[in-house]
Amino acid sequence: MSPHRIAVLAGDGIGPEVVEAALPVLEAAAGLEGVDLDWVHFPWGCDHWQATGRMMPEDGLDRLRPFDAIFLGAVGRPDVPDHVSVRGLILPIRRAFDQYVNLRPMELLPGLSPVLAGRGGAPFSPESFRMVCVRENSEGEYVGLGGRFDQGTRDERAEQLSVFTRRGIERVARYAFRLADGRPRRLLASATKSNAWQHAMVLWDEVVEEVARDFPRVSWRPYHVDALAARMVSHPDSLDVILASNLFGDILSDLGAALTGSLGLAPGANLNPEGTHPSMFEPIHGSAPDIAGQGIANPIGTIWAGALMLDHLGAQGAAGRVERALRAVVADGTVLTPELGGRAGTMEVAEAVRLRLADAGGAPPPS
Ligand code: GGG
Repeated sequence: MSPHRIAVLAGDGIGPEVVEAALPVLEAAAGLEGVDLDWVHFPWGCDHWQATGRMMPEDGLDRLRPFDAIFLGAVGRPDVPDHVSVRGLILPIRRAFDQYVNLRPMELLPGLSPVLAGRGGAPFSPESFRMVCVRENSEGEYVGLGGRFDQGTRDERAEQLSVFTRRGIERVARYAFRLADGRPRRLLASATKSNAWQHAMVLWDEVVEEVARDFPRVSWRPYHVDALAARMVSHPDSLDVILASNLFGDILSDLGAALTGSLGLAPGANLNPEGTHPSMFEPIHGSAPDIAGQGIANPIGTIWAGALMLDHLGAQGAAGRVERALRAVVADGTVLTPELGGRAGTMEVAEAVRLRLADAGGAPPPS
């Protein structure tokens, strides 16, 4: 079988560190299952921006197009404006390749002490904290329309427009309901703010309600996003699939990851569900300049993102091995990075996962 061709964008900060650690794990898992991966590295990011004024070359999207998937580390550097890095690389890729679903699992992995354990009686356990965020990833608050006016004057103002379309909401809602329908609890929460945002979020609510009619087995309800954030802390056991707009999903999934112990644990998949364009896989964390270069970044989110990629590429055996192996390492608790109370470095954690792969065969874990 011909190899899966994967474009690697390691990016900035801890991005190259976690990607360097993750690739041998994915390569080894694929090898155990007879799957060939062909990695092609692109040195795009803030260095490229400094040298050329662009985060990626003008023909960057055309160069990525033929790949089967894109594997991303992180982008951003303190001396480069934040909007340059995200708007110059991540958002154009999501948009050009119609990656309209951003899937972000939020699970408390067995072995970890949850951040809020024992406070307020919330049921924090791996059984009760098991959610997945389905974030709209192609429009909404991140369309980038607007401008700065009368800059530098007392009348200065900024306008940031959001655009929500019936088609955009419907397709991501349908994805989320289908996902919920296939999960044991068949629960879906839709994040809204229609009490304050009377145009976009009222359309959001209406379309979600229409889509819900096609999924009578899924029990669902809308929550105002602020109440939903509170519920993730106070009653995580009442939540399963969370459907959210681009901005709301970005925030809620960071909250979910933080509650499970570390942003470094959480994976993300930017999916073009129809498979007409490459999908992109990344940890949800950013470039973490405060710890970059120290070799202590947690590689688990990146390795897990790689498992999502293998699954998407049809290599379920390899994906299952990676996921089981990383769960085993976390459960064992002796090889963890410092933010989880451990003393291990990035490469040590990844190596511990790699060493578990051989014993991690079998059916893929339930999604
Ligand atoms: N892991 C990719 C990364 O650098 N993420 C940082 C970030 O701010 N992403 C914005 C987004 O996911 O919309």
